[in-house]
Amino acid sequence: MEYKYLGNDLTEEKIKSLTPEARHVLCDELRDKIITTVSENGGHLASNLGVVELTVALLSVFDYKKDKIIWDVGHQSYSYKLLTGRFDRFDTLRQEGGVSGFPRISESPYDTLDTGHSSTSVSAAAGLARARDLLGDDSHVVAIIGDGSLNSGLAYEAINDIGQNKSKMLIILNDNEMSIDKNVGGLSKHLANIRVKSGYLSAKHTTELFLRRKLPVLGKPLMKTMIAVKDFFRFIVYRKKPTIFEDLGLLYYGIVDGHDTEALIKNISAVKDLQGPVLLHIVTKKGKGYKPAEDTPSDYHGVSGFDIATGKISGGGRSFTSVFGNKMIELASRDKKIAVICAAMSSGTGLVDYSFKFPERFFDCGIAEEHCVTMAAGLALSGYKPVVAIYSTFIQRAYDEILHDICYMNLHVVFALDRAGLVGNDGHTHHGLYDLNMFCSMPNMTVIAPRDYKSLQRALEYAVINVEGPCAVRYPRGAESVNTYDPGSDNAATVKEDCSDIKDPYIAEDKGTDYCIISVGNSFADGQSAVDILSEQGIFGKHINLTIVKPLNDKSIEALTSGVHFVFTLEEGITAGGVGTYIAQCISADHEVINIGIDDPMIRAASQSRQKEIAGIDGKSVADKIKRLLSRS
Ligand SMILES: Cc1ncc(C[n+]2csc(CCOP(=O)(O)OP(=O)(O)O)c2C)c(N)n1
Repeated sequence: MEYKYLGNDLTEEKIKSLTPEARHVLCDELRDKIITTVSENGGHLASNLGVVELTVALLSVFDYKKDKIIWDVGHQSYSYKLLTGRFDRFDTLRQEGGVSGFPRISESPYDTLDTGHSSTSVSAAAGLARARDLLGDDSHVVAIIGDGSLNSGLAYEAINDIGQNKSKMLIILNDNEMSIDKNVGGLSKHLANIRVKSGYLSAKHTTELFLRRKLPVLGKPLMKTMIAVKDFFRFIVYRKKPTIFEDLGLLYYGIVDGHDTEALIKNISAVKDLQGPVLLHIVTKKGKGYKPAEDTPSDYHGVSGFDIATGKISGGGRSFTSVFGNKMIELASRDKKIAVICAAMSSGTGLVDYSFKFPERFFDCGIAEEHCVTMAAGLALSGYKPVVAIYSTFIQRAYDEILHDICYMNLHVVFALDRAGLVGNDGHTHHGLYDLNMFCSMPNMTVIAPRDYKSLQRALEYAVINVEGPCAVRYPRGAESVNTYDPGSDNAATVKEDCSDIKDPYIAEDKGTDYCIISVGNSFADGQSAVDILSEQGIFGKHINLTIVKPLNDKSIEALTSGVHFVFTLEEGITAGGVGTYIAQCISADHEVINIGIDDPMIRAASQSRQKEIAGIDGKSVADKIKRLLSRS
């Protein structure tokens, strides 16, 4: 498609001077660019298609070089990127060295905040607005938050705080009734109620705004009376209280059709200079303008790539995620005490089938990781066996709840941590690099790191059936690269009644004493590839793999490393404070222990295998490190 407006030369001034017809064409062009790029590079399609008109409206009203615009999560910032100087590089979206799929302050001066984890926008906006007031400048601060992200405690904490403050800031609530899947919870019902009454609220809105803007002094008392009368009528007509936002001290306006650029411009312009925090409620359709994404927005929330004509999404197939989901169905059929909890990620964690099979023992709590964890404590205290399925990166939110509400009481709660390790094109905010440090340092916690599908299944059985306290099972994004239980493979692991197949270290290689690699969980494949490279060069050592990493089987480790001077630990997690550091503490001083892991967490978008190379934890890098060290000794 030839673009008439979208391009490198579409400056801020030009955007502001577009006619309504031109803005309409620009929206079509943005959609085309987003669809074609995401079909090739993968990315967050449905959310981006939903905010095209909103982005054009925001940039028509605000001065993006001066005002602060914050996209919550940031997965919907593609139009913003295309209109703020990144059109020429947009083909590199989510590729190595390319445009990030999320706002990045290092990428553009117009990205206000690095985001990726949800519900941070209102807090950050509050800080920016307060700083602006202290500095005495007149810029605007705008946070755009989705109805899904509004479920998180962090967003409530922020709204509760700003309601008592008169700092000028605009929150745009982008309500599409969806999180990744259908939105959940009482607040989403509250929003639905407001939507039903939208005509009434729009009428009030126009009069009220007129009074606020045109008669700032006289209008105030008049408006107070009007609001009281309005609330009375609302009570009579709907038997409903004002919106939760008004109760919390915000000025609430809405509802605006989020695909009507002109209505958005009109309404944003009307509220932008009001004193105090304003919430403008807009309604959008996820996937707008691309039929397959409109029909099944969850499927197109984050896609790996797709065929534009047919909508067929590439990828799929068996993965650690699907193995986890299927195993939970099997375990829950056998044990009625198992209950599974997720935080707005039933599809992402492979639990859709489980949720249909056991709806009464499935709890999607929305984007509320901390609540999920403490809720699990309640279930565990009542004799249930909760399994909390949350991506490694997002469980970081719940550090204190795991420690204080689960570990100190030694409650039997299982944490299923998907996407542990490097995650690929989403980039550094989404890596799961801290779970090993976090969970290994907690009292009573058992930590298991499976290396392949079978060991994941065994780990889940062990965690649910054998462990009595808290237990974390961490597994990577994507598909297994080895199957150590394959009877055809060398040193095939076999299922043992006493669970020794996952309790004891797995001995993958025992050909010499030049070195020993102790790999953690899914780093097995890279450890083994290092062994193969070194063997070809006449350097022979041992390779053992740990599945249970806490408690450490230190006696076995000591026995297995006996006679070997150089011990290299290898893990896909942050090196400092990782499993390697515990191994170094537990084995005798006769050994020299070198910890190999990820030293710098800021590994940008690239394929997972490329990210391993960048981090120096792939087979070749490990072999090179070992060779270098041996040649020096
Ligand atoms: C703390 C945290 N948990 C989970 C996620 C995964 N996640 C990314 S977007 C999203 C849904 C957000 O819904 P909403 O805010 O309504 O935005 P929409 O995609 O519907 O536009 C979720 C759950 C995240 N980014 N951060």
